[in-house]
Parts: sequence; C-alpha cells; structure tokens
Amino acid sequence: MIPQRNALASYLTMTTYITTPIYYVNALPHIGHAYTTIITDTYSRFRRLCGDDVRFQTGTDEHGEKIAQAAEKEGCSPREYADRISNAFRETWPLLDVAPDHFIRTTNPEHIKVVQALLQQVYERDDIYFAEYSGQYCKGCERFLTDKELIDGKCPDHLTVPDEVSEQNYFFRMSKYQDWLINHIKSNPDYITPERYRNEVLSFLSEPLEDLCISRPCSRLTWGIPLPFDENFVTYVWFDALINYLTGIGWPDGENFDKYWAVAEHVIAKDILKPHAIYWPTMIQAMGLPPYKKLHVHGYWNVDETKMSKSIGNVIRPGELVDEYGADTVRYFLLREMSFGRDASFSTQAIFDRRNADLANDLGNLFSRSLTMLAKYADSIVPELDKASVTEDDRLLVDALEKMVDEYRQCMDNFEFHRALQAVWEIIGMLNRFIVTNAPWELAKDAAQAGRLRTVLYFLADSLRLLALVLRPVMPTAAGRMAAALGVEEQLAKAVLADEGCWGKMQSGTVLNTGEALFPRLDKKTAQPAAPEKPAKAEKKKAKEAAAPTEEQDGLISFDYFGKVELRVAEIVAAEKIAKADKLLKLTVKAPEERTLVAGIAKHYRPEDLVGLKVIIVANLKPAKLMGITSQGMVLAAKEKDADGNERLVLSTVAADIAAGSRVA
Ligand code: ME8
Repeated sequence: MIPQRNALASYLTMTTYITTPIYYVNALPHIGHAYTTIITDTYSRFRRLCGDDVRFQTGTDEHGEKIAQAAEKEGCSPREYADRISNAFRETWPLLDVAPDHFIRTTNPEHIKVVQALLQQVYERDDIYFAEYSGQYCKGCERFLTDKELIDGKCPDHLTVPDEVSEQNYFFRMSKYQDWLINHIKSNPDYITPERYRNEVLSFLSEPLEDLCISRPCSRLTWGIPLPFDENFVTYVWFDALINYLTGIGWPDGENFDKYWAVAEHVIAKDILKPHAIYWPTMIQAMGLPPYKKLHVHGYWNVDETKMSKSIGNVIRPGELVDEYGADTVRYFLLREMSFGRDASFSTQAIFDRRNADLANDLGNLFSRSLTMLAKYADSIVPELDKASVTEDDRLLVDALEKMVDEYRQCMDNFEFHRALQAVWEIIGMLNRFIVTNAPWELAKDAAQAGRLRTVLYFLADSLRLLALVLRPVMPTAAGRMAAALGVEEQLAKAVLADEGCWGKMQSGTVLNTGEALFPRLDKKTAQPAAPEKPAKAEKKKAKEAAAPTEEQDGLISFDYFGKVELRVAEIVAAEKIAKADKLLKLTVKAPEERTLVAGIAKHYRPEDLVGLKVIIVANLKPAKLMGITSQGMVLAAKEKDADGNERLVLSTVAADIAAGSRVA
C-alpha cells in the first residue's frame, strides 16, 4: 500500500503580523500597489493555512507636501482629497480578493495621538534636537538628499535638481544608532531579504550616517501632525508614516500590541528601502522598543519593459485588469511572473498567455477533464481506491505530490511565490500526463479493469483536493470553486496544511458537484487587454530606451524577446492536399484547441503519414491566408540541401509523448 506520512508534522504554528507600506494618497492605485498588497494578502492567507494567528495591515499615508500640492491642484482641501483617494484604495482591495484585518489612515485621531506621544518620548530622551541645516531638498522624496545620493546633481528617482534649502528644524539623532544597526543587521541575516537589499543597506551604512530632519516649519507646510513640543512645526511625513505600524496594533498597551509587535514583518518595494531599513529601526530603538522581525523587499514592475509613470501614460490600473481577467488571474499572474526581489515587466500579451496556457489549459483542463470522467465513470461519487491495482508509478506520483507540498511551503515562507507556483504547475503537468497514460476511457471499456479505473479516478479526485488546498492563498475564489465542486468546501475551509497537505485525505463516497469551467479560454479577438492610458510618444520612447534591454544586439536576442514566441506541441489530427498547390498541405492540429495550419511540406510528407504525429508549432503567429485558407500558426521543420542541391525537410517533433498544447521553452 502507499506509505502515508504527515509531511508537515514538524511545522510550527506561530503568530504573524504582516504589513504593506501605507500608500500616498496623491495618486490612484496601480499594479505596483496591487502587487505588494496581493503578495502580503497571499502570505497572510498562507500563514493562516499553516494554522497561524495572523494580522494583516495596509492603509494610506495622508500628510505631507505631496498631498497638500495634489489637493491644491484639484481645488479641494487636503482632507477632502485624502478621503477620496484613501477610499479608492480601500475599495480596490476587495476587487482583488485582498482582505486586510486593518486599514489605517494617518489622519486618524488615534494615529496623531500616538505620533505625538512617541515624539515627546524621544524628545525627552534627548534624541531630538533643534538646529540650522542647509541641504539639497528633493520635493518628490520629501527629504534632504546627501551629495552621494545625487547623480549628475539630480535626484536619481525623480530626475529633478533638488532645491537648496536652509532652515531651522528638529533633528533625530539617527547617527547615534548606526553601530547598533550595523551589528543588528549583521547578526540577523534574515532581517532584510533578499540578500542584495541587505548588502545595499550595509554598504550605505559603511559611510557615516547623518541625523534625520524630522520637522517642517509651518511657514512652509501646515498639512502634517504638529510637533508636541513646538507648535511652529509639523512632523516630517516619514516620521509620521512609519509609526502607523505601531498605531495599527494599539501601541503602547493594547492587547494586539503585546501579541504582534515582536513578530512584525514589513513588505515594501526597493524605492522605500532606506526609510524602512535605516530610519525605522533606529527610530524604534530610540523609542525603547524591540526591532521589527523582518523586512521583505521586492523589485519594480515596469510596463512593456518601460518604467511605469503617469507622464508616460502607461499606468496599469488593477480594477481594469480585474474587469478583463478576473481577480484570480491577476493574482496568479503577478505572483508567477515576478521573481521576488527582481524587477518584472507587465504586458497584456504576458497576462493573456498565462491565463490561457497556465490557467485555462493546464489547470482548467485538468479540473474539467477529471470531473467529467468522475461523473461519467463513477456517477460523481469519489470511488474507493483498489489497493491491488496501485502501481509503482502511482507511488512515485504520491511522492511527487508530497514533495510539491514541502517545496510549496518552503518557497511561500521565503517569499519565493513564483517558485512555489512552479512546483504546483509541475504537478499539474504530471497529472495531465497521468490521465493520458492511464486513459480512463479505455479502462472503462474493460470490466476486468474496474479496480484500476477506480484507483485512477480516486487519484484524480484526491490530487485536485490537494491543489485546491495549496492554491487557496493565491487564488481564493478559484480554489473555493474547486473545493465546492469536489464536495470538500467545509473540509478545506478549516484545513491546516500540516493535516490536510498530504495524499489520501479525500473520503471515498464524497459526492461531487458539477462546476462551470474554472478559467474559460480567452479569445484574442474578444479579449480587450486593459488599455494603458495613451503614452506621450517621445517620452515613452526615451523611457523605453533607458529601461529596456535592447531586443537584438550583435545578432543575439534577450530571453524576454525569445519568450514572446509561443511554441507549442500540436497533434496532427487531419491532413489533406490543397487543390492547385503542389507544395502545400492543410493540417488540422490540436494545441490543445483545434486550429488549421497551412504547411509547405507536401513535397516531403504524404497526408496519411502525418495523422497522430506531434509536432512543434509557433502558436501566436498572426493568421495568414494561403490559397484561400487561413493558417493559424506555423509548423517548425529542419531543412537541408544534399550535394545535388535537393532540399530535404524534416518536421520537428518531441522526443517522448507529451500532451498536445504543452508549451515548448
Ligand atoms: O512610498 N512596482 O507610498 P507610495 C512595484 N507613503 N511596486 C510598486 C511600484 C512599482 N512600479 N510602484 C509603487 C510611499 N509600488 C509611502 C510609504 S510606508 C510607512 C510609507 C508599491 O504610494 C511598492 O510597495 O509611493 C512601493 O514600496 C510602494 O508602492 C510605494 O507607495
């Protein structure tokens, strides 16, 4: 019999407090904000699946010059403006199936009280002092930049020349905590991850740290929290904003504060590394609190290899993507496409391809084929496994399933979401092949194979249960629909990965429901890719040149460029000659959907020899008409000429049997 194990028995449950940045209310949410918030939501759902007590917080950052200026431009008060944009963020998250436990706003009276109390505390400890300062002030960053940070005299993020500002202000003695911080980062290798950002911070800290200006005179800015010890100044927006992570759990003595502070993990992108990795830990230290546990730093989303920006007009709005593809596809795409820590590029082609290839073909087909066969051959009741008919290959599949759960767990824990999903999709591929190899439709024809048929069907039902379980943090709605169709909605809703994340937990006798297609295939003609705002042409070109690797250089193409060509395995199901075209054959192929191709191979192949052959096609070639027939792709073949100049052509095939439609990469 198949050895069963509790693969995750040693896995500890914990308490988790995880936060996103609080977003500025000077712009509407875009896919960058959506990415950070979706991964934080996915992680919090994953930790809940592991049995943790989880608190997930997001919110909006509403004070400061940027907001005051944006409100003035709109002709309304900063408060009205902040209310409007903060609401837009709050309303976006449910569209993406993001469910925070707390949404914080820095204009909340409780937050203002906490900021003032902490400022007073740090001031009384003599870690805040008053001084005159002259420096290079970047309005975009809302902070003074050091000479070292400037590139050609400009802020590297905003590409503007900072203003020379000289004024009296309050300063936080950040420099006093420099040695402590270096030591803390060095002795806690996981404090800042991935490692490249930890190294970046340590490199920055290898130079003397300056004190931090934490006030703005009211003569220049009034939209901020007044300093408790000097009413002529308001608090610098970063000193105010970072404290949200404490306010949201009830500092100083709320029950949640005791429970969650010691396990705080922050998720940010690389743009705000310095405030989170340097200002914040030193501020916490000056406040006499233990440091946060971890900082997870991800890269930036570009769009079509170009920096995303309002002025270029290529900003992608999550709401539009959800309208087009649905929340599950958007979540899956963002998690699968970006390798955490590195930059990634969004394109409508890429999300379209992932939807059709990974979700409609791989997962969707597996799910619908399995349910259809369970309905046809077992009356939609999970059959009893026939022990005598379990094969060595079945045992290997069980091993692979349990290994996948281990890998998934480890990768999710390490914020390697793309790798976790890769592991799951390898299993999906394996299960699709399991169906082809075992051909339940053939087993059903032979009464002597009734036991084997039950075993194969049980394997499919149980594997789908496992997939619904591990996909729940990533695609809550689709996974819920899978669980409902499998009749295990209640079983999975309360499930903990350590108990349910292994093979064989599907009860025989479970009644299955029929469900609609999980991910209907999108048709290129009807799919309306979320249209980015119209780019200003020249600016787009400039930004593209700056951000994108050139597609072709010295005859070499980039990996991304190659990735645009969709190669697939196609099974030839019919082939015929075309009248008056002695070089052409009309092929009908499955890849996995049926399509027609016109191929110039008639001189080399007879139609009857081609049926059943699996070839490789370019699946995303623009359709072309040949002899009145529309060819939807191209078959790949190798060509050579013999010594007499005669051409020989050999179709490219695959080395072993593999499902029609499989992607070639
Ligand atoms: O910085 N790719 O707010 P913000 C990936 N209020 N992520 C992106 C992105 C992109 N192209 N653009 C933005 C602030 N983000 C402060 C934070 S926290 C105490 C205060 C995401 O509205 C990413 O998470 O500019 C980034 O760190 C954050 O939005 C910046 O949001």
